[in-house]
Amino acid sequence: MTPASSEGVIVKGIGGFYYVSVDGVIHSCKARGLFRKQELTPAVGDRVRLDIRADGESVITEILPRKNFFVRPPVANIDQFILVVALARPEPNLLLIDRFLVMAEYQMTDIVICFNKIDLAEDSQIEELRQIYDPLYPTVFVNGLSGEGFSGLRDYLKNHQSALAGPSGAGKSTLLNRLIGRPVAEVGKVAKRTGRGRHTTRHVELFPVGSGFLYDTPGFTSFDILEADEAELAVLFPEMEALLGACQYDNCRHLEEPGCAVHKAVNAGNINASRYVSYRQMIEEIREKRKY
Ligand SMILES: Nc1nc2c(ncn2[C@@H]2O[C@H](COP(=O)(O)OP(=O)(O)O)[C@@H](O)[C@H]2O)c(=O)[nH]1
Ligand SMILES: [Mg+2]
Ligand SMILES: [Zn+2]
Repeated sequence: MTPASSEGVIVKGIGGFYYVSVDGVIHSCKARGLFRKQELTPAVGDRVRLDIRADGESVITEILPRKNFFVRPPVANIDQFILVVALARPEPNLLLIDRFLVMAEYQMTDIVICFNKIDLAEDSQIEELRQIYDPLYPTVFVNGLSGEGFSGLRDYLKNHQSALAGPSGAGKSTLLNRLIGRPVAEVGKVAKRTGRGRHTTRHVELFPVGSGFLYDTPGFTSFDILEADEAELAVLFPEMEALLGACQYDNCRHLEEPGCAVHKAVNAGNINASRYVSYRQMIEEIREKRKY
């Protein structure tokens, strides 16, 4: 009997074995030697072709082209980031939020902003954040402890391979556990967690959530370097991208140049001032980095 060739997604990899989900059924597979020669290691999130064998020794025969790949943790094909931001403890930092958004834009993923800890927020604070981010990205407001707002969040997970990102203490592990339905991630204490994250070598897994998948990554708490260059940065701000080509100078960086459409939009209140402050800060960082 010839093995049936199917397509699936790698949800877990342990000790040379890969677990591939084909329409919800998990097949344990080996990878063909071929990949090693190509220096291509199958990763969680990879869409693959496999020969399903009745004896349980199914074989991955091909890794389909990746949309993206992340080194730490090593996962492929994140097509949506859920940026988790606490409304308090820790206080939201707009520059940090914008930095995450720019990084996700750079990876060309879909983006949802999930504001967590609504139990700790004032209405006025929620209103302020809505004014900045509602016109730009889908936003949801949730309580990770009670589950309030989760049906909206689950809607966004449909048909996506999503990963949670956001600062330490924002509630990523809490959300992950609630979405997956059991404690897969350790919930930490806000105060104790400093930047020096523990590098436990826990494996990464992709869990089915509704009709989508969720990576149980310990969370992208930061993206190490912004690789975008100065000219690219405005494209990663959707409200600025919309104005591309409208400035007097083709190479306008939207700083002090005359005839700048972005400047005009900021002054007219059509681009939020805080977003523009973040943009300028990031331009400075990119210029600073280039010096070395
Ligand atoms: N008050 C409140 N606390 C929350 C909420 N969600 C998470 N927490 C707490 O925030 C702290 C950090 O949560 P954790 O999930 O470890 O955040 P992570 O670092 O992003 O993974 C924990 O003490 C959680 O119990 C929430 O909606 N409201
Ligand atoms: Mg965590
Ligand atoms: Zn300009």
